[in-house]
Amino acid sequence: MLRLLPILLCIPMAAASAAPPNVVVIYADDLGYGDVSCYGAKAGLTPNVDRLAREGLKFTDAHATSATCTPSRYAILTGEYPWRRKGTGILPGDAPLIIEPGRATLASVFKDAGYRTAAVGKWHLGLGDGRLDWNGPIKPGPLEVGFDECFIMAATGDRVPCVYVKDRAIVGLDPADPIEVRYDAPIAGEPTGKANPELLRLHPSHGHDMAIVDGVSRIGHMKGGAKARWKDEDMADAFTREAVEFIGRNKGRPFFLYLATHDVHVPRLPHPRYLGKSGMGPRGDAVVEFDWTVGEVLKALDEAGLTKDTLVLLTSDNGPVVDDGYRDDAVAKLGGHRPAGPWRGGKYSKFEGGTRVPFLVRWPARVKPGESKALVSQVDLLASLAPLVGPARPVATASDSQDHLRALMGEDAAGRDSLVEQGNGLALRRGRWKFIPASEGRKVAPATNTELGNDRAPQLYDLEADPGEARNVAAGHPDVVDRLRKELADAQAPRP
Ligand code: NG6
Ligand code: CA
Repeated sequence: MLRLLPILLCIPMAAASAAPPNVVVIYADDLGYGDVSCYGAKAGLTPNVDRLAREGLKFTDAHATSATCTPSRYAILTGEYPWRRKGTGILPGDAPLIIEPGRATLASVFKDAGYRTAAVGKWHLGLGDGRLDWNGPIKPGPLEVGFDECFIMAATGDRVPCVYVKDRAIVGLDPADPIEVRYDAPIAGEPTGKANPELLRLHPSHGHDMAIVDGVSRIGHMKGGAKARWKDEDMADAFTREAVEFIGRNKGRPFFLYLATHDVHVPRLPHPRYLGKSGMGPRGDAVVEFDWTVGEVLKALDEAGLTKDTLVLLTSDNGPVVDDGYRDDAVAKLGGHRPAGPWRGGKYSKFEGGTRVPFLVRWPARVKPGESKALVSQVDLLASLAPLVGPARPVATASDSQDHLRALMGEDAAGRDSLVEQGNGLALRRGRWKFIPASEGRKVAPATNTELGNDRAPQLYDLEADPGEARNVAAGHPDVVDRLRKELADAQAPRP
């Protein structure tokens, strides 16, 4: 007995007592670190996100793997850095599925443990195998990579097809009005934003001049499916309803819900009940709408009596952007709001604003409310959450996913030793240092006005002394630059 004691003492008490939780991942789109009140936006903008922060653990150095959507989503689901694979950049809406059917994912880990799993909202990881007929069964898709059910849009709000897909079929499609989708050429007879600007209610500022759906021109071309087309203003309601119903249907069994909102991506057309609520135009109103979705999910958990035993994780797929291609007043109405908070850059950028995002973990049964400076990444969720539902079995294909469950639970203050960040190129974090290799390319993206992080000279920032990456100290620390350059090269080397 005495000999057993030290072993027993090693088991953290809370961990030993908390049963495997339900898991809800709320994945915002383009929501910046500074877009929510609990991370520095004006008070009262996001009461429901703030509730999560108050009742959970707020991370201040948590990251999407990438500064755009598809690669970050690939990583959060597969546990592999996206830049290891070709074809993981921003996908068109008719791209084939980029996760191999049957591959282990964050969802399949829970499904294999007997959880009911669902994907609701934005997918943007491709559908079909390259010969997809949108009027027939849509597969492979989420159901082939670990989800029992799904209610999704294929890509983004600004890309065709502008319809919802439930499991393997377009919702509300009339067979007499089949849908055609193409990205290589216009469809004869269909108006476009470029040719017919008089038909638009929201005009592009760059790109977005192809198919017109509901008075908004998009990327790509589509024809038909008139009754199945979404209404942008109703999209948050649709995804929220599906998420809340999923929770209600499954309250008697363990579940995993991946809720990927369209907010606050373009086109920003929140429901009219949010118009003017933020005082920052449609972008801020979309933040308010996102917060409403969060509130509805929290309410559904409260009403089902599941709050204590559900792990809710809220984060974003990449940093913020203000003008992302529509004339929606976002720049003019920004005022003093800083979407990226204290970080430099934003969406598309190698600076911290590209990947450092809000990240909240609430699980009352185990996680004590507070704040954590641990370096954590979404790529680690697979290896970190898998031990909650079974003996840790390393997933070979999740090769970049490290088990940082203790950091996520607030039991380890450090997290990762290092992290590769992907903007328009790669950068490396280690300890206090941030290294960006020398790169050609524009310093500022002309359309979005984002500082991309490119410079012909290598950049080194001391994030402890200079969190805003304002002073390049590479010249003073050639040894550190060499070490980090080598480490970044090693990280990219092909592995057995
Ligand atoms: C860009 C789009 C931008 C947005 C982005 C993807 C243009 C000019 N810009 O190409 O509006 O859709 O792709 O965003 O078309 S993401 O969050 O899904 O990565
Ligand atoms: Ca995004």
